[in-house]
Amino acid sequence: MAGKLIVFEGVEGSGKTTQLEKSYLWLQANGSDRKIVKTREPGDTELGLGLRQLLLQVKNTQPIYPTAELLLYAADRAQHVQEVLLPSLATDTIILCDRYTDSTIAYQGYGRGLPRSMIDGLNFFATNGLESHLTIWLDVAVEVSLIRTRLRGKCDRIEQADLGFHQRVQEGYNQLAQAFPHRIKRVDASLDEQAVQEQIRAILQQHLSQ
Ligand code: Z5A
Repeated sequence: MAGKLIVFEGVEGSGKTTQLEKSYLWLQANGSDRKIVKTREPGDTELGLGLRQLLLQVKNTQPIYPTAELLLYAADRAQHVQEVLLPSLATDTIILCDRYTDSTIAYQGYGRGLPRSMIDGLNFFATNGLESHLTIWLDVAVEVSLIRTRLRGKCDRIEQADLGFHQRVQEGYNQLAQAFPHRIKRVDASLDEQAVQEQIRAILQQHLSQ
């Protein structure tokens, strides 16, 4: 498998989408003759788009139970891996992906409290063992990231969860970064957009030149 799977992770409002877009433009302009694609979870496939609507809409009259939520994210991922990630990796493509398996550990594991063994098993099943080659963790305090998302306007179902939930998610990322230092690289996402982008470029440059 010749391509690269590069994932952007962090709490909502950490700047993933902004930084993924800037990284995409920078990589395109700076030398790589490899194809570069942008993708995201949930919702990059036709099936995934329907699942994304089910997962994030706020109009449900009944709560979605954590186990059902976990299975829906896993279904989105299974389709995404087969339909998008594996075919792209087979053609030497650099994939920039907004969220992947670490999101499930952080949100459904640390956030919702589902057992880690269940999540690891399901992540493995959904991905067929495909891990990211590099994960860029945008680390910013939850109090800052939630102000950013609320300034942006309407909140989705998960953004509406209480502060404690978001803090557990953040702690999940912190633990993951400590556990997998070779795969997960932290950037200080509390800085302005350009300063965050500079850190990311340095990480990308180092990783892609290896
Ligand atoms: N989820 C899950 O629970 N389990 C899973 O397995 C997976 C996902 C895969 C997907 O939502 C939801 O699904 C997500 C986790 C859950 N939870 N929520 N909510 P999404 O795809 O709609 O959104 P998101 O991934 O959470 O991202 P986001 O809210 O769009 O935030 P972001 O992409 O990290 O940030 P942004 O859009 O780039 O920036 C947010 C705002 O901040 C925007 O107005 C920017 O202009 C501003 N911004 C960005 N950077 C800066 C800096 N550096 N300074 C100041 N302001 C900034």
